[in-house]
Amino acid sequence: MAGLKDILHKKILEQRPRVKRLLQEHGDVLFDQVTIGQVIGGARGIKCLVTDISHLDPEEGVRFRGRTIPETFAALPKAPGSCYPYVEGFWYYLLTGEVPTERQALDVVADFQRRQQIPEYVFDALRAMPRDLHPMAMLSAAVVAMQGESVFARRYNEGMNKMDYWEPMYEDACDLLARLPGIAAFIYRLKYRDDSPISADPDLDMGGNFAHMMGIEAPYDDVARMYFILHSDHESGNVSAHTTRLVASALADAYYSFSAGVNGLSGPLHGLANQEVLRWIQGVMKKLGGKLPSEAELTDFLWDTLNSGQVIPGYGHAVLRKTDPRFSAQMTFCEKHLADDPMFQLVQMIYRVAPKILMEHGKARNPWPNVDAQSGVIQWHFGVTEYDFYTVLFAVGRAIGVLANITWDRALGYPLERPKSVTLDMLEEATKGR
Ligand code: NMX
Ligand code: MLT
Repeated sequence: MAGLKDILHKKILEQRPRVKRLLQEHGDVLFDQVTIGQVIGGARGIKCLVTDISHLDPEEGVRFRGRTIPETFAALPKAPGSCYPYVEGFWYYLLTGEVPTERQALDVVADFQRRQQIPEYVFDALRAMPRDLHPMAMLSAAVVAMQGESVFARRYNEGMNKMDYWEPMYEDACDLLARLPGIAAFIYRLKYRDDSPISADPDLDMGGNFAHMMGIEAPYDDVARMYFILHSDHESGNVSAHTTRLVASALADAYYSFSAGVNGLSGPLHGLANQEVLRWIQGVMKKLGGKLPSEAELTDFLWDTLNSGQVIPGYGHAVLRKTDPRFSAQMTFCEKHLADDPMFQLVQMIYRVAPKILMEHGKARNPWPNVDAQSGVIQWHFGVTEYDFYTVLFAVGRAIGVLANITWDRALGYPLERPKSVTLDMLEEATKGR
């Protein structure tokens, strides 16, 4: 039976003529127009990136390879006794667009088990860092520290053919992805559990192994599977995905590229929002002496936040205009496992109250919750109370999407990214007579 790499190769050969035809026969077809508002406004809505891994509809949310989140969860093979798919099967799916059989998913599980050994120098480097360094900085440094392992960089230096770029990129992507959960768990136990790492269990899948290495019982293995899949990809314009692809477009390898993406994810308007949500929620509870607020008290707290010029973390989105289905998927999990948790009850109350207030406030184009609005509460419930760590979990998930993307970018020969910049004078010149 053909393995993941063979199937990926077949898919690549099928897709290459599409790109070639579009470029050669239709390269000058006008596809979008750009306003001055978009040029100054962070390129919102400009359609100038291409990816088949996922697509984001503002009303519906993300589709992974054409499937919504519930459809993706339903379609993929599940770990035994779990309601959530193997992360490895999801990787297969994102790379090929085909739903793997259980056997095919398990082959990837076995492949990742073979690749998951983390070089000892990574642990030494992490131990040498200040213990109070943010875990995202540790993760980024750990990833780039492994750059010397890159098969892509080595083969490039040996003079590999352009048509082969995808193959060592795939190897690097698999190696990196297989090691990330172990690196993340090591950082966690180094920083917050008195440097007491737990070795990987060679028989477990990625989600199960992550829970094991964190030292947390079931259903945290399902939390990990759900969390990594939900955070994997959100089309290509978000900061972490775009950064990773941009850096890789210069033919930097997966280690350099993903480390750069991690740095982008660490911003409070992007991935760091999940730790900010927890900080903010705890601020509400602290102010009220540890008890749940009434809706009136919460309303005041929300207005205080807005009036002091801060954002409500976990709410709003650059593209989405409805409740993020990744929020809804986590809500489903919480209703089953966290129904009595006061922090989850507060998350539900915020969901009832905040959108109305944001609408009245009148600034945010999207008053609805995004993926970060309750992800931290789930972690807190399972004992991961060190909220600095939450974005690291986002990053492990994000790796799945961005590494699939950069493998395909090299397969389809996408070029160096280099948009054109203009000056303010030029923009003003364009407005003359308007
Ligand atoms: N609370 C208060 N104000 C907001 C919020 C919010 N949650 N969301 C947007 N606004 C403001 C925004 O700051 C901007 O104000 P100004 O004109 O003074 O600069 C105005 O509304 C218009 O912003 P939008 O066009 O709606 O949003 P934009 O595309 O610029 O930014 C976010 C999107 C996600 C950065 C923004 O909604 C935000 O800061 N949300 C809170 C942080 C957050 O949850 N980030 C996580 C995003 C998801 N992720 O995981 O990466
Ligand atoms: C993401 O998952 O990257 C965030 O929702 C941000 C985005 O899509 O812009």
